[in-house]
Amino acid sequence: MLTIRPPSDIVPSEITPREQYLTRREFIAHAAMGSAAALIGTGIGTAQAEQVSGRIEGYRAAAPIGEEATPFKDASSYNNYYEFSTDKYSPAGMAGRLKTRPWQVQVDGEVAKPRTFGIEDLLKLPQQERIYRMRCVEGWSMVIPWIGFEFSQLAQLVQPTANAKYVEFITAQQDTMPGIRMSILDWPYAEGLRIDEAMHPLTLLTVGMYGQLLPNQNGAPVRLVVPWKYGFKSAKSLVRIRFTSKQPGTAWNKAAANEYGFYSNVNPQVDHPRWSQATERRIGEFRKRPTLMFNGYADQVAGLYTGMDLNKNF
Ligand SMILES: Nc1nc2c(c(=O)[nH]1)N[C@H]1C(S)=C(S)[C@@H](COP(=O)(O)O)O[C@H]1N2
Ligand SMILES: [Mo]
Repeated sequence: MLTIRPPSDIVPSEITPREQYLTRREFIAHAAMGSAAALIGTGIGTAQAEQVSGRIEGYRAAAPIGEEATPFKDASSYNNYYEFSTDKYSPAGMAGRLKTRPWQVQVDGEVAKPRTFGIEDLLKLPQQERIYRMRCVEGWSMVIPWIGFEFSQLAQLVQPTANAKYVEFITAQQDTMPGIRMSILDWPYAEGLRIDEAMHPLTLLTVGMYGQLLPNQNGAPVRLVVPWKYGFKSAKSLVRIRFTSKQPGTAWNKAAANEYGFYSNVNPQVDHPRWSQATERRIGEFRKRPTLMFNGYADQVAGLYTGMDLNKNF
């Protein structure tokens, strides 16, 4: 978001001959091993060894949505993860330094039963796959098959009180993240939702994608996914979830309040001050496509904003 670069340097996924005779799952496994092997050559192989990877078993598979999923290779190599780097190709190589085990998520604030969950507790919850569009505020998009559970399932376990009007989501800060030593954002990365947005059935906490545990660069071991909002609302690598009575501050809003509002719903009619939001480039496609109201989820979520001026509450 700081450096505005057209994503024209993205190569459409390469189809290797191997892909033709390996099953999709095997191909993904090979692709993952390939990148780990490549990194060992660059001298950061030991750090890469920290990536916890593997297939997720027993999740409920999603029904197709009529749109092609972005190749795993692209979704796991073109990332925004500013704790590591503002460059999109760097997090994939660096995020192996993120230590994801042991991992705890503190859930507290306006709840009757505050609780700290170990990542193994969250992995034990019934997991489902959801294929969602993801639209970055910068004007590019992907289609990602996530694996996770509805945020409301976690909320049920801690019992929000009547004072819980908002939810704050806070990302880890580890000293192996070079970005946090730079004043790009007011670290830790924090995001927020209104309670009804958080409890909406489309709002997920995800632990995987493409049938696998999340790669670190995509926000392992657990990250928020809110598909009708710009991608930056979907905070990665969460360590704390706080139910609050007041609207929490959010990292991008603090950095540039005139550019990134609290709501940040995908809206082709409300432009970013520095660029149009009417169209987007789907990674892997050549021509731009129109951006859809609420990223195509208007039927499900427009009711959350009845009577609100979406130009003011951008
Ligand atoms: N902690 C944290 N979460 C983050 C970001 C970040 O820099 N740090 N970038 C956001 C942005 S701008 C986008 S578009 C998505 C990108 O998710 P992906 O890399 O899994 O595609 O993550 C969001 N979550
Ligand atoms: Mo983004």
